[in-house]
Amino acid sequence: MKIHSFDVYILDLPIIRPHQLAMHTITAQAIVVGCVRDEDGREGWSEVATIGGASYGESTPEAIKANIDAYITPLITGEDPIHFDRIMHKVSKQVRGNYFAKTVVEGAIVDLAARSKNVPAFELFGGQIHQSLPIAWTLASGNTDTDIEEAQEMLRTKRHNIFKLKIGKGDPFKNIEHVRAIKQAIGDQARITVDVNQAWDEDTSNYCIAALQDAGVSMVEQPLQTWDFEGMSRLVSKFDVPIMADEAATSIQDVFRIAKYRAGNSIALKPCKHGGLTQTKKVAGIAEASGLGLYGGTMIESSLGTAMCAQLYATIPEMKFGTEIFGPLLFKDSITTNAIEFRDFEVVIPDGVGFGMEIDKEKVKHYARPGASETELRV
Ligand code: MUC
Ligand code: MG
Repeated sequence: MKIHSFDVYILDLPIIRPHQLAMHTITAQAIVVGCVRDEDGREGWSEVATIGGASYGESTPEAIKANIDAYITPLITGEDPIHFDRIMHKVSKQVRGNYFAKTVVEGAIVDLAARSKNVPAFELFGGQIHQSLPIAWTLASGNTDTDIEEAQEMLRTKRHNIFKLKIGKGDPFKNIEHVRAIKQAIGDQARITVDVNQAWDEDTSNYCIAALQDAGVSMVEQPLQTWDFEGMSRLVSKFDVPIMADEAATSIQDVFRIAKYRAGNSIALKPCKHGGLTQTKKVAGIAEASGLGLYGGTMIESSLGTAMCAQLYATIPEMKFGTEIFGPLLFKDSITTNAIEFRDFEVVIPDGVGFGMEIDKEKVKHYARPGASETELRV
């Protein structure tokens, strides 16, 4: 079995309501979908999501596609998908960084490799430990009352009892009032965490984290900018509330430094940040060895990308903070014909062959950005 082609599509998928982060408000989510084909026409599919063009991180959808097409596809053509670690090692020698692009490529190859063996992808990563995992929802409508209504509905329907509040946009004092109001409204029925997405400096963080801790927040994610390892380290020593590194926790080397300098006492896993599924397992190993708490993060992938994360997270022994792979619930439509199940405050790990999802090619065609010709769109 040899890789014959790799096609990359950029899709803009509609979401059910605007999703407000410190640096960007998502109104349609840009995902990048990869399709690998072998010489017999068998396919593997993968997805990564991006947030806010270049405002969240360096990997824009356009750069992911351009760099795969120009630099990665020529390196993987003719290789046997089952040796996906060997393929990605070869890629990493020629292509620096580009973690999101590497994740799309590795993901599709893994899906194809697992399908060729007729097993779920998690069997290629040590097998399934968890059948389901706790699932947080992000309250990010931009309006306190709407967020409270949303939280109450999620509790009533037993969908989520962990809520992550997106703060960091606008006045930090107003951010605190927003968190207090939500915490007061839902009391002890749910765990509340916040994600600042790098919006504060250290002085602001000192003041605000004290107030958040006082308000009963159970975790504070990435208050400082990615480069500020020393500042994060000081926050960790100052506060009892766990401080999570997200945007800063990318390569295995960065995560090692976070562990060494305690620039966060927990980290958010996201295969796209680490450069793929194998790299994510390595990150999880560093965390396990150094006592960093783990969280199954998301970049708000749709069902396919969420299944990739879910299957990998299911192989990791301890997810101290649960997961937030709620992406499919925020989308108005899906690019797979089957759906991921969410019930009793948990996400059920898909266990079909490959990542367990069946691609809906008409939907891929429908949402692909204009510019992809019919011949390019071999879907
Ligand atoms: C992030 O920074 O964690 C995850 C959930 C959400 O609402 O935004 C993402 C990105
Ligand atoms: Mg985050």
